[in-house]
Amino acid sequence: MSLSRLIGRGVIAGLAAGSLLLAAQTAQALPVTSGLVAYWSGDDNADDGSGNGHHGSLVGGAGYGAGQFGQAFEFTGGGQSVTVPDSNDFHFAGNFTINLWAQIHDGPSGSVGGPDTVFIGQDVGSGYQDKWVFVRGGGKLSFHINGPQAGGSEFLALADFTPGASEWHNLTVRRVGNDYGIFIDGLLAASQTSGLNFPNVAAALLIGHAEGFQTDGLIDEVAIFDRALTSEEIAALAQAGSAVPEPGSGFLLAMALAGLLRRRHSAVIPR
Ligand SMILES: [Ca+2]
Ligand SMILES: [Ca+2]
Repeated sequence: MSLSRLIGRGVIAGLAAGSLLLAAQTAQALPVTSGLVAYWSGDDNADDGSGNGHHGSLVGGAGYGAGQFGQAFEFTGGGQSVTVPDSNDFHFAGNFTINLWAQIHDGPSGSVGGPDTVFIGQDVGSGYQDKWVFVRGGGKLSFHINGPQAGGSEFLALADFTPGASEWHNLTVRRVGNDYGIFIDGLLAASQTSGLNFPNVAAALLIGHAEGFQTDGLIDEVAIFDRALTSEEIAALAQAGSAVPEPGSGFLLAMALAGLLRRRHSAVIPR
């Protein structure tokens, strides 16, 4: 076998390895799936990947941008959201976990009660009305529960969060009994006990928007679980991005080498 063919085989093997690497990276985006009730990858669609049919639609000009994994939902203002029809899967009467990746492009600004960023929630309107929503305001993450069904209004588990504009972070809200915890990049940042009832909100679930409060940034890989994930599972979700290398230099080098070899091959060896 000629040297060029041997090199060619090596390149093909390298390309195969690169493809496997990409496949592994996709699979690693959500390393925990037990109890998954809804999952939006944001990979150029708003479909629910959990199998439960909670498909969403983009509203107000929301789009897609480069995500932590593949594409993400991108919001630039003006009432943009991903809207998902209401479901009892979003009435968290018991334990639950919400996990997502976010890259926030503005702030911090606003206040705890007047957030600059809305990750996900359901609300029927402003003021004392049924709602739950995961937000950032005044530089603090919090999980807000409000309205007649809840029997009060609280911003739970305030956690400092002032990332740089190009940074991706893994954010989690977890309920265990009456204890609500917020995790940043897999680590518990704040927790708080609440006596409020969890409201069954009669409204669409929105990603990126609530009550006129608007996200400027990207939200990716939004996952809802109907159980309390362990701290180890939450850490695994947060480490998903670093567990597998970027589709990186090896793959791109193999691509470049393949192109070079193809050109050399056709130029030097007559067919
Ligand atoms: Ca994605
Ligand atoms: Ca509902």
